[in-house]
Amino acid sequence: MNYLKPTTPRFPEAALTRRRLLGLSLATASAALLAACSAPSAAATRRVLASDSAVQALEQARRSTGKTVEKALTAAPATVAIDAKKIPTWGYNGAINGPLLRGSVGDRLQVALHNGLPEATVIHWHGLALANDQDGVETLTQQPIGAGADFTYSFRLPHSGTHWYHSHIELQRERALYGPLIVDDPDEAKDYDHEWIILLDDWMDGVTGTPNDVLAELSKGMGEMHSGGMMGGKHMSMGASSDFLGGDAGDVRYPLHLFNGRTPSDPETITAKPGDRVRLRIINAAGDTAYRVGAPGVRLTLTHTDGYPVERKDVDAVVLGMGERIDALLTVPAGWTPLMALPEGKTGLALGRISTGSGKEPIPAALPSELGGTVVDGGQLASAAEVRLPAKAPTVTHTVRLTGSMMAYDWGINGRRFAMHSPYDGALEVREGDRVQIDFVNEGTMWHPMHVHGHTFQIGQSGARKDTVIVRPGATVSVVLDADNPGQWLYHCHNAYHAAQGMMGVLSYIE
Ligand SMILES: [Cu+2]
Repeated sequence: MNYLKPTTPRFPEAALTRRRLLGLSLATASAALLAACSAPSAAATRRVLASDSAVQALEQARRSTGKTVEKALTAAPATVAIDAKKIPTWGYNGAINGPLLRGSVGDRLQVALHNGLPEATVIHWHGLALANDQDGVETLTQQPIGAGADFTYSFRLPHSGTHWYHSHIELQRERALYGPLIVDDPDEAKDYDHEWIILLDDWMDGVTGTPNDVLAELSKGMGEMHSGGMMGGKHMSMGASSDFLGGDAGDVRYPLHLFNGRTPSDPETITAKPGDRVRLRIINAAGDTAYRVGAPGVRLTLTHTDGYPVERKDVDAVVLGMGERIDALLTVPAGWTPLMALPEGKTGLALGRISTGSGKEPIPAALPSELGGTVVDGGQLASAAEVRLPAKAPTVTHTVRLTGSMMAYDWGINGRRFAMHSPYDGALEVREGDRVQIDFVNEGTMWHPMHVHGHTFQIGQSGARKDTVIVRPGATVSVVLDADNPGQWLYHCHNAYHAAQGMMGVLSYIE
């Protein structure tokens, strides 16, 4: 089942418009949806749907400032400039990075989206524990927005942090359909002089092909490549390896690595005074690349991951898997400071610079090829006391085995490849009020950045609060969350191609 092309509604539930769904009685609406579900046990299970009154009731109870932040977005084919070269892609408002969306906790974010793409789209607000019907997962939480159609997202910003938004049609995200989403906490003490929002991305669209070309090649699997006597095709990355990630680092070869849409030959530069403190808000928007970020000789103080504060830690570099965010403080030395993002286990560089207006401008070729010393990822940090979940025994535990291989390119969960026409097959069922433990067990030879929608879990007893966590080969990462946001929530690997192949499932609230 190809989940990537929901252009035409093929399923009974997709034929219901959202208005009709909302207009139906709850029993009728859920019966209609359940009738479309092939799982035999589903008929006996009452699922809390995005259209349920419980979802609306919770939204009404969320903090409100009464203020609305409005933005119009058009998703459409666009020609963007990278290194002065014109690159055909799909973007928001014609740009390689979508516009910054920013508000405070309790503000309403209202985004009027026009779909100028030749196929359906949706927007997911990555990191937010928002109302389920605004989560932007096609079919599961809303109708896909057809080509030429309009849809307005409207929801309260539930908590602060560095987040982002992107199309949830996975390969659309691999074009330019993403942007930064920052939620400010008005009560937060501001201990920095500058802020730098940084989007990192691995880029090939319009340069060496399209993301669909990549998927077509990868889908054949490595077995076929070998039997045909080939050692990887045009797009497949062979031998990408990282000790930090526990082995195989990625599947895809990229011609470009972008730092706010720019390459090292035309890097973004911010200016500051020596001794100034810069708050970095780093977002890994890549499809298949973890980035190791650091400034040679300058320590970073990590303050947040995935929008939530951590016990502060000084490091030489930090690694972000796809979908993860890191906030860090950097004290600016005199001269030029290169902020490097090295694609983990791959070759290449994404680069930005800080200048104090003195010294000699560094050339990218003279930069070190490695960032060593103390290096961690967000999943290795401890949560700050104020956001740590109170100790409580789990009321339900689910095991999520990450299955599949590069050889067959058959990524899945518990041996099952997700299909949107039967989303509840193998769903992780929870009830509101549960303390849920999820054990991510990686049985393969490749790492996976696992993302849960609508919740910020905690790693173990006192680890970081996160929504996306690196799970290394052979490792088990246990996370806990409080089931306090009813609805149907996708969870999945944030490797775009793994997700496209079916490494997804549903965290399903039932009654
Ligand atoms: Cu994966």
